[in-house]
Amino acid sequence: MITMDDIVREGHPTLREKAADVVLPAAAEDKETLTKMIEFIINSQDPEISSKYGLRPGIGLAAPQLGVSKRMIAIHVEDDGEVYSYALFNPKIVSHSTQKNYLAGGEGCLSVDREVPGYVPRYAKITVKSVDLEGKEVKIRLKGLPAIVFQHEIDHLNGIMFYDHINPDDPFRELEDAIVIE
Ligand code: UDB
Ligand code: ZN
Repeated sequence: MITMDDIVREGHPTLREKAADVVLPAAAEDKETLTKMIEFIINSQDPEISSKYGLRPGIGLAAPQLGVSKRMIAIHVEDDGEVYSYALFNPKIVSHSTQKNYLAGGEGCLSVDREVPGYVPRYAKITVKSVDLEGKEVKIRLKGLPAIVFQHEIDHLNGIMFYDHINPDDPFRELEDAIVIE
């Protein structure tokens, strides 16, 4: 199983690379990595497993965080009583709102062992096209926290860290017409 020791941290070059498309249909090795990624996220949210193995409770993970420069993401997050659980190859944002949103508490990252204060503006609504573990094409419409997690993970595939989006002059500058997520 994946543990925190497998997660590369800030400074690792893979986190700043543009990850390669996964060749589809996916090879067994890529399916295995992606399966382990979603298992890690679900495990990390289990209080017993997370305390036993010292996992940070995660809601998303991208393959570059394992030092694997391929376009794969795993997300498991609850919002409004709904569970958004996805293990995806080659995710792509095909449309988005002009309106933005952001987490009132800012963002963190499993690959960042420090607090970086500030608002991280994201698109409030996105539509993502991708391929799931079964090889099926999926089209997913998202808003709120799930939309933020998808954008954070897809950023990792492009070598972008959450703090790249923080206004360096005024990290907590109010964004016009943005939805604040508490
Ligand atoms: C996380 N979790 O998993 F708004 F119920 C973070 C960590 C780094 C703090 C573990 C998180 O933000 N949980 C959370 C947020 C809420 C409400 C709630 C739980 N990640 C995943 C990551 O680093 N992926 O690369 C960071 C998140 C910041 C915004 C989206 C992903
Ligand atoms: Zn991250």
